[in-house]
Amino acid sequence: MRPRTDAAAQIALCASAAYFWRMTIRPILLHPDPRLKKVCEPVAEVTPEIHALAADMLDTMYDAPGVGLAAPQVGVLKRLFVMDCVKEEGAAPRPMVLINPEITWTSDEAATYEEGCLSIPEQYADVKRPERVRMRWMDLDGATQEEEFDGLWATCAQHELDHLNGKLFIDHLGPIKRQMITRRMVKLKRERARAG
Ligand code: K2U
Ligand code: ZN
Repeated sequence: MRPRTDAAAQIALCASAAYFWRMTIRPILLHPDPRLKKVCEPVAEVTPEIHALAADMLDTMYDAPGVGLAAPQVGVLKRLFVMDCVKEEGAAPRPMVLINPEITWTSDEAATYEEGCLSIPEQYADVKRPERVRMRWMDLDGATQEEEFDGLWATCAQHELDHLNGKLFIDHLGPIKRQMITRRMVKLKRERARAG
């Protein structure tokens, strides 16, 4: 094989770098979808595929835009989610990847937040959850992390963990409101399917 010229080597290097740095937005499943009701499987090993999935989930979350996204929402029934609840203008983002997350403590105090969901677009309802939670998870380096969350971080982390257990925020509502939102989503999906 002829040795590559410097220019050709540079082009190949840029192409491979672009491959690793490309943005990949994955489609987000919409409720009702049976995959959103499944209990997800633990991640056995942090492989390059899990790294790529986490990167795609962060790209997809920021593009939505959202402050969290769980793997089942992009059709991968594994126990990992991403979140970045930094809302202050000009503050540095804090993208987090939580693999096999568990709640280790919840506060007695509760907080109510008007929740939405990227899998249930334009539908919002008040959900009451523990105000603060401690979570333990594995990070992308395979290291165990533990942290206490409050505010939007606590709400989001609990919302995403629900997704890993096949639970949506509407499952915290009464049956009438849940059915009303589900009927709206069935209509929306039918209209989107017609529009193609
Ligand atoms: O899981 C998802 O669908 C992502 C949600 C996470 C979330 C829901 C309710 C409360 C906090 C987080 C999306 O980020 S929904 C869009 C959103 C954006 C800002 C604040 C709240 C919700
Ligand atoms: Zn959601």
